Amino acid sequence: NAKFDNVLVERRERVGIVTFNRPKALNALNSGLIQDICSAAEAFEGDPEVGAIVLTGSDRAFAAGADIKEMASLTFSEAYGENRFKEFARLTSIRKPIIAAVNGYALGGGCELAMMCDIILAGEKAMFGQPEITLGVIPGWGGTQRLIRAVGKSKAMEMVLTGNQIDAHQAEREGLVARVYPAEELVDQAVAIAAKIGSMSLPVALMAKEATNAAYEGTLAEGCRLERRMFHSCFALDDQKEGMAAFAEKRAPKWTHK
Ligand code: CO8
Repeated sequence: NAKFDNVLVERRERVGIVTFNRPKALNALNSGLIQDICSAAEAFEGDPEVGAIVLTGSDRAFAAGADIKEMASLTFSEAYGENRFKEFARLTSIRKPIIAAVNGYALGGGCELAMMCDIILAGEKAMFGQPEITLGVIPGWGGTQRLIRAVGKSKAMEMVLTGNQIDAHQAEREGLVARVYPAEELVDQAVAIAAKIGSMSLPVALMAKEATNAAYEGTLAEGCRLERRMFHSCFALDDQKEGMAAFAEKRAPKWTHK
């Protein structure tokens, strides 16, 4: 797509696919790439024909982290003052489900970017890590917060404090990754899962994501309350009437996404 310098975008039926395209730099996340990822995801967010989004990189790297060369000479006042990486707030406010399909390295900001997505799927050779400590910094895009929620304190601490990487199978065992596929099948499998999600009622999928994320972001009591209110509000949708009628009539539902 001519609109973006750093990503390729494609739509397959109800799935929007964003492929990071700085392969020579192992998709290191510089300002241009971050901007394009967020803008491409926002374009799919605004497209009523799209029900779910897949983010993916190259065979060698999902993303090898924030661009170290771009960051190396920052002063404290620039790093703090410019808030130059605030774009990712745009990605985390996307309401449609997002799948990260990770082949190769997901390191530092790359691992954090994968964890901003709703489901992480991995190719067999994927590697995950938070190596920031080896560069004299700590994770800055949510790594210390999201990793601990995914794998628990001890394993998260081990990764954050040593910078050691884990492979796809270990990441799956630890709950960071939902499923592992042969590398060459990964993107098609991710698109198939996204297509299944995209075949659901869109407003209901948005509510399911929002309610599930509440568990991640707040307390149990707040999350359950939000979930209950959203459950009640499903009954205002035509798709709820259709889904339950279809069940009773033993047929497939026909969603109108209303
Ligand atoms: N930034 C910039 N360039 C990179 C990066 C990176 N993160 N990773 C790789 N590259 C470049 C290399 O410099 C090299 O470029 P060139 O060909 O011009 O020398 C090219 O990509 C290929 O890399 P390698 O030759 O190193 O490939 P190898 O296969 O030998 O090694 C590795 C692959 C192991 C992935 C290695 O490249 C590596 O260790 N990369 C750095 C990984 C890393 O430390 N990532 C964490 C970065 S810090 C971070 O992400 C913080 C996020 C929070 C920011 C918050 C801001 C507010």
